[in-house]
Amino acid sequence: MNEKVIAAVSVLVIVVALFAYLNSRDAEDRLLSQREARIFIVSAETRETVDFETVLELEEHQFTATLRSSDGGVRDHTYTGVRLRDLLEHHGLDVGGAEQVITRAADGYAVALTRDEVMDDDNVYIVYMIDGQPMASREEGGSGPYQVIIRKDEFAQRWNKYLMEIEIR
Ligand SMILES: Nc1nc2c(c(=O)[nH]1)N[C@H]1C(S)=C(S)[C@@H](COP(=O)(O)O)O[C@H]1N2
Ligand SMILES: [Mo]
Repeated sequence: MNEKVIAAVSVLVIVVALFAYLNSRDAEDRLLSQREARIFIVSAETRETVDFETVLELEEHQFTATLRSSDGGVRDHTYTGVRLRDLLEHHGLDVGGAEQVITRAADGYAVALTRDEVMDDDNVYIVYMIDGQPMASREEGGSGPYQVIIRKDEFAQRWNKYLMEIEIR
């Protein structure tokens, strides 16, 4: 009996410690993404940390898109960024075999993209400038430092602000 109680308590302690650990790691990732402009790429095989210098090594694109804001406003903006696809390929990650790519934000928002959307030449971008200005973080009142923009999705619901993590699966 006593041993059973000890075993049960031990399991609980381990579970609580594990959750605390996972939680603190998540909080750390949120801070790194928001304050240091890091992006984490995760797949079954790897976990890579991307910094802004690496993003700047990729081919830069500029385009205009219409933002339909949740406040009802409709505004055109010029965005500057890189293709999500180029970032994954730069890290030697093959989207060809993936079922989907999930983008996650520092506020927990997640958006699932199909392989075809990601592989499209001119659709899914990670942008870091809006109208020629760096994108501010959430606490600075912006949508950055990175935002995912899906050009062929005219509604902005899937334009993931505060991008933190890209999961290939
Ligand atoms: N990270 C994150 N991205 C997000 C959202 C969000 O809550 N969190 N909201 C979505 C929705 S519903 C809209 S309409 C657009 C624009 O939202 P905004 O006008 O509040 O910036 O962002 C989308 N991307
Ligand atoms: Mo929205």
